[in-house]
Amino acid sequence: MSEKKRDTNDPGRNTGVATKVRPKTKRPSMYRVLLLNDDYTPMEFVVAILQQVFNKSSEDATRIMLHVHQNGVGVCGVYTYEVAETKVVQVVDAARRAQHPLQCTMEKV
Ligand code: TYC
Repeated sequence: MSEKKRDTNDPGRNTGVATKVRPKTKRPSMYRVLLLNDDYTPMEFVVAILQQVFNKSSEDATRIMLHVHQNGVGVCGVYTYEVAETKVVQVVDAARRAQHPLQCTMEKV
């Protein structure tokens, strides 16, 4: 066992240069989707949105809606950019179609 250990990416030369391949993966940035309070959108509409767009249970949806109602803003979920963007559009579209002023935005975590 006198043979030097070989660098798997430098077969047989052992130049001492670090050549190990490390696939350069980056974790995606995450974005909070925020729901904003207003005085006009019905509570039931907000709860339905939270269930349909954000896959919340009835209990979680109600809790988030009440949090937004009492605090002015609340987090619906944290997603990658494209998913967050899609959910914001779904909320704003549904609100506009129902003629409610409900607003939804996203921010980088
Ligand atoms: N404040 C609204 C009401 O009293 C309810 C509401 C909750 C509206 C959350 C928007 O994001 C919202 N009818």
